[in-house]
This record gives sequence, structure tokens and C-alpha cells, in this order.
Amino acid sequence: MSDRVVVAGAVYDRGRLLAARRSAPEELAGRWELPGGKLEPGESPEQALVRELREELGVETEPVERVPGEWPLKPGYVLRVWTVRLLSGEPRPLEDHDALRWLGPHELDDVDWLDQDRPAVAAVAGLSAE
Ligand code: 9L3
Ligand code: MG
Repeated sequence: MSDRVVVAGAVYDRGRLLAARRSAPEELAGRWELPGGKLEPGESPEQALVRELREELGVETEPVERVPGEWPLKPGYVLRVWTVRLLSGEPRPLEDHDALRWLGPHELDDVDWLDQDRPAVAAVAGLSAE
């Protein structure tokens, strides 16, 4: 069986990357991630990402490009990441997060990323440095 996809957004605004601190489940709470979540039946990854960022952060976004690569999560799930442009709204931690931070290019190591997000953030940083 193929792995189920979890989508996450590298939301950029004025050169800073948005990091979100998870409030649940207990074993992930307090760790930072690129916000997103699981696909619902019938959704494309891009549709799922736009929906998740609307639900979790209250913003309208547009996926820009897929970040090359794929990172294993818990068994049966993989993480795929898109860079995302903010179209409207100011992100707020509405659902599943209890804090947000905008990280400048030299601040990407300042938060305790989820293990699986660490290589994804490195890939994102590599893209934006090009
Ligand atoms: N996950 C890991 N890194 C991320 C995201 C968005 C999600 N950047 C993991 C955490 C959960 C699973 O994927 O185990 C599903 O995510 P969610 O639907 O709880 O956000
Ligand atoms: Mg989520």
C-alpha cells in the first residue's frame, strides 16, 4: 500500500518563514512544525494545504512550488512540503498550535522542530537561498 500524504506549507512573508508550535497530541506538543495536515478523500495535495492553512491559521494562501523531497513520518505516512504565498490575513494559532513565530534566514535553528520537519526545513532553506 502506498504511504498516505501529509502536506505542509513553508509560508514566507518578507523573507521570513512561519513556524508553528504544536499543542497536540501530547507527544508532539511544544515542538515546532511547518503547518499542515492530512489529505481528505478526493482532495489534491494543494487543495488540502490551502484548507489546512485556512483552518489552522485563518489565512488564505496559494501554493507556489513543491519542495523536492519527501520525509517519512509515523509508519504509513510521508511529509511533502510546498512553498506558500500568503494572500490575505495574519496567521493566528486557531487550531492545533499555541504559538507562531516568523523566522528570519539566520533564525531557522532557533526553534525545536519536530524531527521529521528538520530535514524539510533544511530543504526549504536550500531552495530560498538559490
Ligand atoms: N506532521 C509532521 N510535520 C508536519 C505536519 C503538518 C504534520 N509539518 C505529522 C504530525 C502528525 C501527522 O503528521 O503525526 C498528521 O498531522 P496533523 O494532521 O495532526 O497536523
Ligand atoms: Mg495539522
